[in-house]
Amino acid sequence: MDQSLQEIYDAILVGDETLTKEKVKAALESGMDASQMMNLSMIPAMTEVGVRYEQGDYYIPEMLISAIAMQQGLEILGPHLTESEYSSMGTVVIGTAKGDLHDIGKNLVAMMMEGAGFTVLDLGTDVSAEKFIEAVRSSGAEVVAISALLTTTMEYMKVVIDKLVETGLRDQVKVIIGGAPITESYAQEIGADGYAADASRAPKLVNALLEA
Ligand code: B12
Repeated sequence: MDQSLQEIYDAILVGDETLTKEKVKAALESGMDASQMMNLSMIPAMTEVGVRYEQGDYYIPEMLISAIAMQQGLEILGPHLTESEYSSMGTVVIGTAKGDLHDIGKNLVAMMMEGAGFTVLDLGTDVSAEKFIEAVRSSGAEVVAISALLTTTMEYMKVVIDKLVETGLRDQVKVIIGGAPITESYAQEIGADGYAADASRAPKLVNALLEA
């Protein structure tokens, strides 16, 4: 791994937010590509955090400080990540499913959508079906994006979709889902319109769905 990528990776892994910010800034200044930084260093660092947690080497506090370092790094990286290659407009209501507090991936999706020219209404984490419905009604959104990182909360995505059907809003919106445990077949199973494995593919997916 390139040395500056390695330094960012290490800083996130040990959860040093000051160092992470410093290293991200320095890499940007040296001309390093933002999406490379994210894909080759920052996301792999969070994956390693997950592995260490699974093996019992890391506990929740370590996971949390790494997540904070990651968020701080992303804040600096965000404006550089977004591309405006796809210029279709619309409103996206996004949130993490009820019971779930993971928001790094969701925030990345929000950033990419904003960068692609969409208006993004971010409802945060632990979002109930009612809150999604209310936001769709008040914003007239064309897209609902739901994130879930836990196998227990991914099931709630279906609750949101059922609620959209129940309230007569289902035909008005495209529903896309994502998060580590989500698969294409799960998306089909619960009646979502689309799934993307990573945030950078979300704008393209949404544009394709809205054009169809
Ligand atoms: C950081 C972290 C935390 C932090 C979260 C901080 C935060 N602000 O987000 C804290 C410490 C709070 C935490 C808590 C818990 N966590 Co946690 N956490 C993680 C960890 C290490 C990294 C997640 C992450 O940010 N990844 C980086 C981002 C960029 O990836 P991502 O979210 O997958 O997003 C990408 C794609 O999935 C996609 N995407 C994401 N959302 C969406 C949405 C749409 C619409 C689209 C299109 C795409 C998309 O785009 C992103 C990339 O471009 C994972 C391990 C892992 N491998 O995932 C465990 C992990 C998810 N956690 C886990 C667990 C068990 C927990 C706890 C239950 C622990 C506990 N006993 O309390 C709690 C649950 C709290 C809750 N109610 O939510 C388990 C889940 C196991 C399971 N099968 O359900 C994991 C897998 C760890 C493990 N290996 O056991 N966690």
